[in-house]
Amino acid sequence: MTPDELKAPKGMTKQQQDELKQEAAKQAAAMVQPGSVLGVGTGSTVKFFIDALAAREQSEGLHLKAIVTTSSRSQKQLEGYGFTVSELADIGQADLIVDGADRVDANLDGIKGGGGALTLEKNVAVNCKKNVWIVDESKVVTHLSGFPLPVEVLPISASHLFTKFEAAGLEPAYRTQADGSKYITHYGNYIIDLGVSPLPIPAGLADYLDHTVGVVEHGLFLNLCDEVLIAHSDGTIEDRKR
Ligand code: ABF
Repeated sequence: MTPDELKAPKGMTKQQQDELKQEAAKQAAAMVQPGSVLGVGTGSTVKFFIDALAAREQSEGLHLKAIVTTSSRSQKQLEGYGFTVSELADIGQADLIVDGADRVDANLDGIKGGGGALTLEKNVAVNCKKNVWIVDESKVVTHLSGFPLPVEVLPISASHLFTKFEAAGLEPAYRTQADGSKYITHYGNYIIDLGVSPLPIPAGLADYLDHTVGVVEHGLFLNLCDEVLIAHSDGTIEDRKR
C-alpha cells in the first residue's frame, strides 16, 4: 500500500476530517511557549499546526530559540513561513514537540509512521521534554489496531525479515510507491507494514522488533506521548494527559 492509501479517512469525509484536524492544531499552537525550543512533527494534521504556528508568529512574534522537525515536508513548510530549522544534533532537548499519529490507544501509546518518517520521528520524540499528539477522533482506539504497523528495515535483511514476520503471523506487506516499486525511506531503507490487527501485546511486539537484527525502527511509540488533543466530530477538543 502507498502512504496515501494507508491513511484514507474512515467514516468521515476528507473535509470533515480536515476541519477537526485544524481545530486540534490551533489548540496545540496555543501551547507553544515564546523563546522555547520546539519540535514539529509530520503529517496532514501537523501541516495545520505549522499554519497556526505561523499565524502566532505573525501576530505576536514567538522568538523561538530553535525548531527541529521530523521530515523534509515539514521543514519546507516551516522555511516557507520564514522559520529557521535546526538539525536534531544541534539542539540539546526540545521543550515540546507537536506531532500526529496514526492510532492512539487508551494508554496514550500509538502507532506512527504512516507517512514513512518513523525513524526520525522517534529520534526527535525521545529528545523532547513533552510530546503532544494532535489527532481527529478516527485515530482513537481502545487497543492498537486498524492500521498497519510500519517497520523500517535494512534492504539487505528485508526479504529474510519478511519471511520471519510472515511465519510469525504478523501479515507483512512492503510499503510501495504509486508505481508499485518499494518505498525508500529518507535513510535508504524499506518499510514493511505489519497488517496484523489488533496488534499482539504492543510492549512484547516492540521488544521483539527492538531485538530483531535488520530492523532499524518501528512505529510503536510506547510511553512517549504525554498528552493528546483529540478533535471530536461534535466540534469539541478532548485533552487527554498521561
Ligand atoms: C506523523 O503523523 C506520522 O507518524 C503519521 O503517519 C502521521 C499521521 O498523522 P496525519 O493523519 O495527521 O497525517 O507523525
